Amino acid sequence: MTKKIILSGSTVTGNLTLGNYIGAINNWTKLQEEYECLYMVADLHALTVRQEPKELQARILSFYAQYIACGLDPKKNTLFVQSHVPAHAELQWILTTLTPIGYLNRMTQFKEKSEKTNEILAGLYMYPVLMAADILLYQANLVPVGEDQRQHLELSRDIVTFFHNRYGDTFTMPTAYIPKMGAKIMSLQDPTKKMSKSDENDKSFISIIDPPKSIEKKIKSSVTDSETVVSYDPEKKAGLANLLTIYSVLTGKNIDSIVASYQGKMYGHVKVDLAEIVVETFKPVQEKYHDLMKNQDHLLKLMKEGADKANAKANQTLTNVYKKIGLVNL
Ligand code: ATP
Ligand code: LTN
Repeated sequence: MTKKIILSGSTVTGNLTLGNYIGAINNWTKLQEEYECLYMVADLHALTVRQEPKELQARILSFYAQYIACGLDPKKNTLFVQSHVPAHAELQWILTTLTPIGYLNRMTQFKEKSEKTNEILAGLYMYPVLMAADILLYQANLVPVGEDQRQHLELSRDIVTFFHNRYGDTFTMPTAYIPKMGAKIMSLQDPTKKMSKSDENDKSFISIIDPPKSIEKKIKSSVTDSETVVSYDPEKKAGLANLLTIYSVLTGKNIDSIVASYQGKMYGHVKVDLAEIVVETFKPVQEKYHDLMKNQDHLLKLMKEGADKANAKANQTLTNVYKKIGLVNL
């Protein structure tokens, strides 16, 4: 039986966070045995906000190493960088000609991000269409993402329908694959907002390559309410609930048993233990990351192999799309 196809990616901004790890990468590593997986470093998406060219270049390499350090095996998966596959930008253009702007106007992530800046770029607006191209090029069945991406996935599905209505069946209809627990890890400084790697307050997120001391500091200074009894109440005690969720996902223990083990203790005890759990989780990841970063030629070689595999697949779809819409393939 042919394996189902999985595609996902993360935008190259900042460094991967604990939120990305729990909501995305950690799940990706579990899927690599069962499915045909393609994981992408989304560098073209990063251009939707202003980037310093030298920093962006260094970050693309670092992200690629972070993927492998988190357990994604370049032999089992196709690990590639988005800009190494020109078909992404090419298919995106075709798809923009089928996407009503009313659909883009509804995207909540665009609204949120554009409220924070007075330079609203067309690329940020088109971002979900590029994401649809990423997915459709590989005929992906499943797209593992965090809750924040659900709406973008719905748009990809709408775009498939628009295309099929006009030109006939061409793409696989993708489905979002969203983990039940930990689909949304919240900011350590404002538990009403999701943890985001591009947050300007670096105390609000833990990056997977943060030194242990910094991880401890960030968790200890995370914002919680002024009560003391440890209980799980996402509405009234959002900060603590977020810490308990992280605790539960990283240890595999259920939240009730964690809460029970802290009866008679204070929030501070939860924080100290959680800091140790996070540090231990990232210890092997950090060791592997620093090793990989020592040999950049090797990383570039892996990137090239990933790009070759991805290009072969993507070009097949693009050629078919060109034929379907009436362009001339040479
Ligand atoms: P940015 O701050 O640049 O928007 P981000 O931290 O939101 O970045 P993305 O690159 O947008 O991260 O997302 C990569 C993957 O991680 C996506 O699947 C996304 O759903 C998931 N993800 C991002 N933030 C969280 C979070 N706080 N909790 C759970 N999953 C998350
Ligand atoms: N927009 C996504 C990153 C991303 C992605 C994709 C995820 C870009 N292309 C394709 C899944 C499939 C985000 O998480 N911000």
